[in-house]
Amino acid sequence: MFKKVSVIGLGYIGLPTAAVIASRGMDVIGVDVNQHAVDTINAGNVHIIEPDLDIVVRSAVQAGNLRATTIPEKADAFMVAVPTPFKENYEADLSYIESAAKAIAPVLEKGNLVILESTSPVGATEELAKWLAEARSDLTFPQTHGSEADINVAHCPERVLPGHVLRELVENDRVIGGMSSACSEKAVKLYKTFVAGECLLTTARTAEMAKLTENSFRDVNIAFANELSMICDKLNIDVWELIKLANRHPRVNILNPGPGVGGHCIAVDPWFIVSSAPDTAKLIRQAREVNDSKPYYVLNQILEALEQFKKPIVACLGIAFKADIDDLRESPALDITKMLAEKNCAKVLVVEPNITKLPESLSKLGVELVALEDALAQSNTLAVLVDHKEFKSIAPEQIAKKVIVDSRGIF
Ligand code: SAJ
Repeated sequence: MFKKVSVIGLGYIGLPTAAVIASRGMDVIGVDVNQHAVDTINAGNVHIIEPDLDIVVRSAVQAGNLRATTIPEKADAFMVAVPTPFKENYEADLSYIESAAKAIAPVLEKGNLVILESTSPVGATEELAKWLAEARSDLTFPQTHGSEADINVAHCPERVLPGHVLRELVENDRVIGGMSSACSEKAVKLYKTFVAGECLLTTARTAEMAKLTENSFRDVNIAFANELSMICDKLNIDVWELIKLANRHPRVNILNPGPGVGGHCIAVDPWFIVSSAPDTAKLIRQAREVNDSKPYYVLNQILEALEQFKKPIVACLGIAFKADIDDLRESPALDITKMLAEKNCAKVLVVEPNITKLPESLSKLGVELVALEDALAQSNTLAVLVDHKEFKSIAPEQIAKKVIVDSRGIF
């Protein structure tokens, strides 16, 4: 039924999805506005970092099942995986979805399936269908023709964890929200070609809200942990021991405090709920504010620690947005390091085992990327900002004489 699948947007979600579907033997056309990404993929390489993605992409391209282009072509199914950032007022910016809709509309044919994978505010799938209908008055769409429509439209939010994308793409259950029952059924047929997890059917709006709910749940839980960490500092209690003890209750499961919440999902998606229901989503907004304030709290802890030295030298352990990845985007650890360097009150060293070069925003401030041993030899203060595995194996005697601000609780 699906001989040819087109994936619109070849980023962190679209490219792995395209490659996995191609690896199942289907003909996949990846579409991206970025010519460099298109050329890179067609050469069998990848422009983003994700374990094993390079191998899957190369073999799919070499087998002739995956091809990238900047211009959409006809296909049986279209999967839209473009960014949905927020605007200054925290409202979702649907302009990438709108551009994708306008780009594929001219090549749509009766019987096609269009899936929105991008994490989106409630109502975005209906908007997508509206943009398609506006461009193609010769075709019918589910908002007016339900299951009888020429074109089927569904939302199936991505749920993969960066660093584990290839496994989770296949193993995770999928929430599939069709704009009609025919849309849902058709979408399930597509996902069943590569998903081993269960496909759970619902409406498009519920599927949109489900994805936002998953990430907000995590954000609220982390905010609770972050708030506890600040309360415990005041009360002179070890928050890590506290959470470990509380989590021994059979119905308590508190996540870990940290330097703030980074990445491109958990720190963004809750705002889509808040902007849909600003007067009601009080807890969700408060959680965002708690997590967004945590980097400043950690920065102040470091500045206070540095005051006791005539020649303060601080080693920031980790600048990635979470453990054991090299992704620095939306990283609270990177923000803290940058704010610290801007204060110009100490020599700032960075240990980040997953990168070979510092971003310019740090190097231009005189921050140095050093090996862990050098950092331990040179610094008098350690700021633990990411719980990378390399830091967890530091021996107690190596840090016995240091002043430590441990935002991740690894020591
Ligand atoms: N963090 C903490 N404490 C914790 C857990 C995480 O401070 O106990 C921080 C991390 O250090 C990081 C941030 O939260 O800065 C987010 O990390 P994460 O590992 O919780 O999540 P992401 O952003 O990498 O991926 C999430 C996942 N969502 C859920 O687990 C509900 C993933 O499944 C989604 O597909 C992804 O968002 C997405 O694309 O939406």
